[in-house]
Amino acid sequence: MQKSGEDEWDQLIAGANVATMSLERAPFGQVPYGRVEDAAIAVKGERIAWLGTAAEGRSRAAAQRLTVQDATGLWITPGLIDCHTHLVYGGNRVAEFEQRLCGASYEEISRAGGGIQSTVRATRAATPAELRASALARVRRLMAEGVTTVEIKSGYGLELPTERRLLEVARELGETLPLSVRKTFLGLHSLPPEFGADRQAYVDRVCGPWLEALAADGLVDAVDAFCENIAFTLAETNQLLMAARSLGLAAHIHAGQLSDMGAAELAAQWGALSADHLEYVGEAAAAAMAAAGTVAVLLPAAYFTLRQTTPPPVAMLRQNGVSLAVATDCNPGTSPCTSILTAMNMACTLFGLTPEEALSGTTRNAARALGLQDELGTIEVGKRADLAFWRVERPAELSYGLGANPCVGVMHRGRMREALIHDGYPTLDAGMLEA
Ligand code: DI6
Ligand code: FE
Repeated sequence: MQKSGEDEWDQLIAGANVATMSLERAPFGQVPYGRVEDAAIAVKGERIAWLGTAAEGRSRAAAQRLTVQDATGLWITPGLIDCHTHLVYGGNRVAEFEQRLCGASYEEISRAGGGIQSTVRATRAATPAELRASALARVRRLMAEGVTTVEIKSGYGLELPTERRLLEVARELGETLPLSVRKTFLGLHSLPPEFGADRQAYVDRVCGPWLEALAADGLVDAVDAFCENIAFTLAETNQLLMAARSLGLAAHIHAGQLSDMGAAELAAQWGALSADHLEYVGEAAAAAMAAAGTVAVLLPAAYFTLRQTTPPPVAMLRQNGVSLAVATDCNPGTSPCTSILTAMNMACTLFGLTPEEALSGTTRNAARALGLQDELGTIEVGKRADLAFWRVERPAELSYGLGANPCVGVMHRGRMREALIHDGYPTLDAGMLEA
């Protein structure tokens, strides 16, 4: 091995078409998907060291006596980012799924003590091992579809020890799997029954000692609140955002899922990373979000599951220059979805995103929604080598299939998670998370 020099690489992947998703202008102007055909990507350590044509890459690799990994016939995208999930929880809500199909509404079930509260009961009763095992099964399905970064919210404990346990399981997934995890404290998800008589006492605990304790333990990258008439008010959400600011924590807000409470404006006001759902959002809020750089995270699998009929005003959001991300919202109640590709498909078919917008929604804009845009989300020199390899003819195919998984390989931090398989499905190593 030669000493480190500008041109020394650890790996070169050549021959694939690359959807960089970068907004950088190519010499001939911006191209769809930031695509580079018959390309090569060089990796050094955990970063992208070089990007160019396959021919030039191969000749530079030969000069370094580096074996080239041939990816001819594949497309490479940035590793996908699921920027909104609640995937650590106990039990499931299949009974409510059935009730809803027999006529009950989500709100009715929620007010009758079902909904989030039923998952809270199951989550409090679950052992850490149970929580870990069920979350692992879900996260593996996301990973099999090219996901290299996932955001995981707490919010099914609603008491300090259980909220801590959820965030610890989330952290552990990131430490033991080839996956990056961002942890969000969603203490204001639902009012727990023991505080039924005194909401303010609950909000004060979440925004005060609980948040401080969890943050001190390194378990909180950001906070979140479900700002909705069946959950928390604008004033309560504001209290949380103020507390987050004083601790230097980022914020997301569940905004405008069932009604417009003004939460998207509030998100923009506080410079939140994202406002999520946004079926109900007005133009002033959209303009404020664009100005603040607050990303709109669209969650079409929740919209689909709740059989909602008013989609987010995508054209208006676009016109106002709001960045659009797409995520699964994986949760037991409103989005039992562990498929980021299905969420992308639904973002197109139900919300009218273009396939390119759906892909930027799970790459470049999802990275922004997590504040990770300097590290992740596009294939550019200096960014982390998180890549997904696909057997597709063109990138739009990622949003096109329903139930297909064309992912044939994943690189996380410069390391191939699966062998580059040219035919057949990748198999995740069964022993990947033996705790
Ligand atoms: N919005 C949602 O869609 C989920 N949480 C939230 O704030 C629903 C969570 C659940 O029903 O368990
Ligand atoms: Fe959610």
